[in-house]
Amino acid sequence: MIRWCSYCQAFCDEQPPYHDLALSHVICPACEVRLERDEQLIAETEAPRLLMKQIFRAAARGDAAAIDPLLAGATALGLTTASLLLGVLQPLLHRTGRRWQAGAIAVADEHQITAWCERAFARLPVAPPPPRAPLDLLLLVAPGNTHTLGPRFAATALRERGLRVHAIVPELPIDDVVDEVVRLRPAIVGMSCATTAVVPDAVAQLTTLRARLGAAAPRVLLGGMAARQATPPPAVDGVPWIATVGQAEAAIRAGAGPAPDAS
Ligand code: B12
Repeated sequence: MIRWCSYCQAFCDEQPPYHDLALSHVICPACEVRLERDEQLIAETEAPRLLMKQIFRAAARGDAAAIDPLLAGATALGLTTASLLLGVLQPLLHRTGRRWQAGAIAVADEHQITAWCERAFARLPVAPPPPRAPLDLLLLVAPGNTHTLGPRFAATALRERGLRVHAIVPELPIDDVVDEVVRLRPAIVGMSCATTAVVPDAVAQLTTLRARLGAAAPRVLLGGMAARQATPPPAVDGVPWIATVGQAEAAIRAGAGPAPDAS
């Protein structure tokens, strides 16, 4: 469930159930204060709602020419990058998956919408360069997982929040995982798993990483669609699951995660 402030029209956070990405309209704490002073805020809610509809329709048509004007419209309305990625494109992709699963759209339609989101992501006005080492979080994709938008969206949203986060996609062989971790010195490595089928290989990579780096190994966690099921998966070999960008931010700021295996 995505909590979206209907006053400042910004993505707030996500709350369970994480497999249901319907928008729940709330008032964020900042707007609650502003509302007491400025009733005009209520009139500002309609334009972003319309923009969201236009984005959904343009993606369904595969209308690439609409991307720049729609992004310009989002900027003009003051939507943050996190709001666009987590509050608009993420629910669009999720809804697309549900519709494909239900047989309401063809695989080709899903591919078209995904390609549209890829293009829109590449055209975002705010694209800060990858941060320099040491990182707060390095996001990698599990071996066999071809879903790459999630970790990139997460890295971009977390960078917008001032954290040093980088996503490397697609998957890396284990020797390169170790090399990149040595080079980028992340405090945490997160492995993105879209399905439970890829979890054993993700855990195997993390286990090898810890074994090779010993006491110098970063903390590790698992995330992605697999973490967002109705029944959350249990920690695997002591590696915890994180369902949302907000939880990843909290884990980074708290230095959370299991201690590296020094053996
Ligand atoms: C686009 C898509 C694809 C594209 C991916 C293209 C790409 N470049 O990414 C393609 C066509 C390749 C694809 C393939 C398949 N897909 Co697919 N796909 C999707 C779809 C529609 C959207 C995925 C997406 O981008 N979501 C939006 C992003 C932003 O969300 P996200 O990944 O969850 O990431 C967020 C969080 O989870 C978090 N996050 C992500 N990673 C991490 C990591 C860490 C450490 C942390 C902290 C957080 C974090 O941050 C992100 C922002 O909030 C989903 C539907 C859905 N519900 O999402 C199905 C979906 C994931 N796919 C599914 C399936 C079944 C498949 C295929 C098996 C289909 C097939 N029969 O071939 C293959 C699997 C290929 C493989 N081996 O991986 C199923 C998975 C079901 C399941 N749980 O097992 C889904 C759920 C569709 C469905 N409803 O059935 N897919």
